[in-house]
Amino acid sequence: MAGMATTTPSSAAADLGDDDLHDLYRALLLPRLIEEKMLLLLRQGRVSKWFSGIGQEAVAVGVARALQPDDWILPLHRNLGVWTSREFDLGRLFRQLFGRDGGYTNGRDRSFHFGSIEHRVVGMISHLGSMLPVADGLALAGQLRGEPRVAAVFCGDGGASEGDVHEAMNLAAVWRLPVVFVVENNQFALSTPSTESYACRDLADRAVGYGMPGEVVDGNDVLAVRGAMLAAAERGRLGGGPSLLEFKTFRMRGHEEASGTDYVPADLVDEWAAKDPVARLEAVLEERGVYGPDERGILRDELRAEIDRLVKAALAWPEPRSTAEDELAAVWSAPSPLRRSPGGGGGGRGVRYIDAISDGLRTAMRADDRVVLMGQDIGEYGGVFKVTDGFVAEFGAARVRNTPIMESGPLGAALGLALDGFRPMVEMQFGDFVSCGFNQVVNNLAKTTYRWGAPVPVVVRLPIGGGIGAGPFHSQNVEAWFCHVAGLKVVAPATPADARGLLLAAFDDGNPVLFLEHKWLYRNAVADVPGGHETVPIGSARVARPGQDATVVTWSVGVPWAVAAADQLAADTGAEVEVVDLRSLVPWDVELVLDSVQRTGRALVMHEAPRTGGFGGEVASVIGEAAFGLLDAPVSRLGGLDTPIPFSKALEDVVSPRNRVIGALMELLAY
Ligand SMILES: Cc1ncc(C[n+]2csc(CCOP(=O)(O)OP(=O)(O)O)c2C)c(N)n1
Repeated sequence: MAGMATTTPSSAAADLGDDDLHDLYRALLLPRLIEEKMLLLLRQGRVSKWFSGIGQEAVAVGVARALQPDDWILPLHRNLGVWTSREFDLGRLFRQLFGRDGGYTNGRDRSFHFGSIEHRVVGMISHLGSMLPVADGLALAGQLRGEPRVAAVFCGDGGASEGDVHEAMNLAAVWRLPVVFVVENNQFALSTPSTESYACRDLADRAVGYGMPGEVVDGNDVLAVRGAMLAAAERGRLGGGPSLLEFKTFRMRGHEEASGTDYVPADLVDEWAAKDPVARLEAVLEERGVYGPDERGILRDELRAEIDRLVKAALAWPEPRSTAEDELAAVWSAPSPLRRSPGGGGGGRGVRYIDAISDGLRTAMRADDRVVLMGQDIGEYGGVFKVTDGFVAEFGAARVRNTPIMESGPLGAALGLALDGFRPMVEMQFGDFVSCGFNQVVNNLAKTTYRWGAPVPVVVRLPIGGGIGAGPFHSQNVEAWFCHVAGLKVVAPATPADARGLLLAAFDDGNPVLFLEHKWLYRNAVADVPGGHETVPIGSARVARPGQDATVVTWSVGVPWAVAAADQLAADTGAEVEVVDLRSLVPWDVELVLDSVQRTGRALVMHEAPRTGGFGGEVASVIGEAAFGLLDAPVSRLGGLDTPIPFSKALEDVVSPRNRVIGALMELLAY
């Protein structure tokens, strides 16, 4: 094969004693025998789905065996050999694979979709490519602590086309992270041959474009895999940055067992059957004159008996049982407050909203060195809004990290950092650009805790909203994209004090928190701000203006709009409208809202985002359900028109609900 490393089995085995070789053989054989059992169970209808790695075991086993126990591994769906090599409890692993209680996810996710911090393994989510940025974060954690630790992350020839793969490789190269990108090229992605997946000769050729070494390796030779991996890991440990290893192998069975292999040329299967990795290692054993057929036969029998015993026991385990309360509780991790510095500093009189955010961030950074910031231009430049101005001078470039222009990369890296004990914050340059990192937020950050219990203390700051003449791609309110996703907390402060207090609360929360900071408020909201570690509890609303004739429920920039409208109305008509500032959208303060509505009997829910599908619909619906009998008028809603935000301020005035609040309130009061 072109460019393939030329290591022969015997020379690659030179550093291994007879016992090491025997261990390696056992490690290679175990996943093969487990898979043979799985295929049997599949035929018996006792397993619903199986992605076979038969014939590819040398990649998973060779990679895992070359690494140190505290190196991270992020395997894929065919990499059973990683789990067996890291010595997961096989009984529990089978319970996981059979979807039983007592597995690693207790039925909350399937197959290898889980991780174990203890084993230094972070399993996949279904979305291919998504774990590569996570590996960057795990590698960065070691780098920040000065520990020589590597992260090895798997990717297929098909998945290698995903955008996350590019972002992760580029980020790792720019930051010289000790990541080994393991491309397991089995030549098919479902039915798509690799010739239709990429146009370069070898995927390893891409490495040069990222500025990292790349190598093509015989993926059916476990000794060659191990040798290449040892070298790449050593390079990473010594500060040489990432590597891309492309292991050429072949998928001997269907994509998954139900889908067949009609599209795979038979001669290719025969060609690769002759290169079977288990048989090849047996040839090396023969060459050495150790562990002959009889001993190998005994080993096989022993392993098969153990597998049969554990499978039988796992199948006898019950299905998972739970309650609504337990499932809801499993979505969230316990609070995990940052360390406190004495006094905490900060606060002041007449503070701008934007400075309050800076102040909160600085307080968190000073108190706890696990807080690490990532974002575009946030370093020396201080961020486009200057929130991190002066931070590099105080905290250093390692903790205030400029990223290349990417969103998914640092959002995924934040998950990796969080899994390894850091408290990352990612700044979106504009909230709108989170669309380029959507998958990392809604699938990786949001679902990890529920799936396998790991806490994900990540804060994402998103400058949102209009009113600054910034047009369709720099003005959006993105809350509705995320409030629908279980596992994300969403806050949207309206005042400087709440901005600082909610930001500190977000860091303490121990869960992913999206912090929506409004750009119009940055320099227009000015007020006194408490200092120290004063937090505003996530999930608590406040009455921004008291009144008894109607309630406006709103948040963010809607609060000053509603207060101004209420003041005007009071002056014009004498009606007193109460303004409730939600502050937090997930979770939101149903109790305070209902208390207000029960007193006033009328409710208007208002937000800057377009009305259709807006979060106001949720709030209005809950009010309607809970307080119908107490209302003097139907709950009404006011939002932006269902258009993108236009560039022209004159047009934005047409679209924005800002100038329609008084009219909506008068209608509500007149009902
Ligand atoms: C983002 C995304 N798109 C599509 C899929 C559906 N899918 C699952 S596996 C697969 C083929 C993957 O091929 P490859 O990356 O080469 O790995 P292999 O299955 O061959 O080991 C596809 C298309 C997915 N899981 N994720």
